[in-house]
Amino acid sequence: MSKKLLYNLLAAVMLASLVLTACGAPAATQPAPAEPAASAKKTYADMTLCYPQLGAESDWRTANTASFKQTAEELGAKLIFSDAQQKQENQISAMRACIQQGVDVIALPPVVEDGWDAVLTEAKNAGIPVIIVDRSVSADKSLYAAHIGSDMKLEGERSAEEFNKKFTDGAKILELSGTTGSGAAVGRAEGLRNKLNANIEIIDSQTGNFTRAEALPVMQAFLQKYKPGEDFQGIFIHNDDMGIGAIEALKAAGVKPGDLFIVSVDGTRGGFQAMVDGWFQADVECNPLLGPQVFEMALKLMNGEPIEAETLTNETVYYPDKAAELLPSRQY
Ligand code: GYE
Repeated sequence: MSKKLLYNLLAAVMLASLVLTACGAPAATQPAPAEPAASAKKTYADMTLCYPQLGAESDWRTANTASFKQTAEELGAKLIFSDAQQKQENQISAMRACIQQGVDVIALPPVVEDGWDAVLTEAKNAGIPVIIVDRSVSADKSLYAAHIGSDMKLEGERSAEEFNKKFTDGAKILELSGTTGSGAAVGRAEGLRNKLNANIEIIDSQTGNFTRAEALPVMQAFLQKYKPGEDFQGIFIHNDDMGIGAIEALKAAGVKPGDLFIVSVDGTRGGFQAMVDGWFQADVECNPLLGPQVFEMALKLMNGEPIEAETLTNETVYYPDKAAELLPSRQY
């Protein structure tokens, strides 16, 4: 054997042993695999999701609650549900109870935007990811995992476009707004003002807290102050339930469907009925059926998989011409 051949042989043996070491059984010093083994992956059966619902103020909310309960049942996940009756302090204590219990994920539909920093920090320190659902929070993005919900500002802008199309020569309108300080009311009010033509004036804006019961006296008070048709020609209403409360007041005051140009938000069956009856001239969709998306994201979070920080719901605007046809197939 020549010297050269011997060297080549030796080199080949060394290389082979190196390769074998690299591919062989994991040495004690080798890092653990980054991905959990397929069998270690969490499933819905392992999940406890906490949903401190903000209230039961509207048909939108009822549909949203049903969506979470139904999704949990279908997937076989455990849901810890509570109803805060539109009170932030109730939502905070429900969250604290969930943190104490060590739930896997918290999905929070915040009644208002501000005041979440402390409890979000507590969840973060406990290692429980929070998905903000529906309305937004003003807290720093580092305090929660993601937001899934509607683009409330876009809903306000779409509403403004309806008034712009109708009142090309200008008009005066009233605004019946949602819960003060809520992401839904703040976004819709801002969107309206962003896009409303300069010749359309918002002469007054009052909150009806997203409920029929509270909208009724607000509309009555408006009617004491302003004469329909003369002092104002339209109303922007932040949700269908308040619209239905307002219609009661309008009817009692002798206003007829179509006398005023009314734009509402949500697209509930009640809103569709109000379009069929001629009261609403447009209903800007806001979709409450968020359960499936939220549970899917929660599972990803439990498995350390990547998620989208912001998911906005795809929505449209409905008009009276299709209302009767679509009403029977509405899910909420
Ligand atoms: O429009 C209203 C409900 O936050 C998008 O809350 C939600 C709003 C919805 O009470 O009906």
